[in-house]
Amino acid sequence: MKGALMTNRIDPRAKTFERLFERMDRNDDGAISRKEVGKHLKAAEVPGGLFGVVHSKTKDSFMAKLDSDRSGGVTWGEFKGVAADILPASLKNETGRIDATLADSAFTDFDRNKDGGISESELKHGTYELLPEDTSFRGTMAEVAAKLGIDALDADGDGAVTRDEFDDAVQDADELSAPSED
Ligand SMILES: [Ca+2]
Ligand SMILES: [Ca+2]
Ligand SMILES: [Ca+2]
Repeated sequence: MKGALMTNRIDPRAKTFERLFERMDRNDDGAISRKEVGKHLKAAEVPGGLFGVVHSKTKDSFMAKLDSDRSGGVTWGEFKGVAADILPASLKNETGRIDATLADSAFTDFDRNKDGGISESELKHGTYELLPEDTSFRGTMAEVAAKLGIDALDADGDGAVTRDEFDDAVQDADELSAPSED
């Protein structure tokens, strides 16, 4: 990971969301542009939808939500905020914080066939169930979330999120969402 800003706090083993940031920042300039979000969506095989509307909406909401200073690029400092949102809402406690004690039940709920891994279709199904009933394009939203979720969490790329991979992501998100000490 480049950038002097983080050299003193990130341990040598790249973590789930640090790795994701590195992959998304394709030109390695320390920020994710709207165009790089688009390339990531393609790489994660998120379907574009009619006239690419799914991609353009996802890019819009990514930038609107994360590019806090409207610089046109999402820096690591801004990106850290996405960590908790990539993980299922069932991992958050009443205060909205990622709670590692909820990992067991969240994982078990997603792993419907109980084979010890969350597949893309299981992630999609589980995400759909967690979305409010009146969510517009609920099925599409769940599909996009599942594609991006597998891409982010399946560290060894075997197509399923194992409990270890899941726990790594939960721990990383928990650390990233902790009140900042800098
Ligand atoms: Ca970039
Ligand atoms: Ca499974
Ligand atoms: Ca895996």
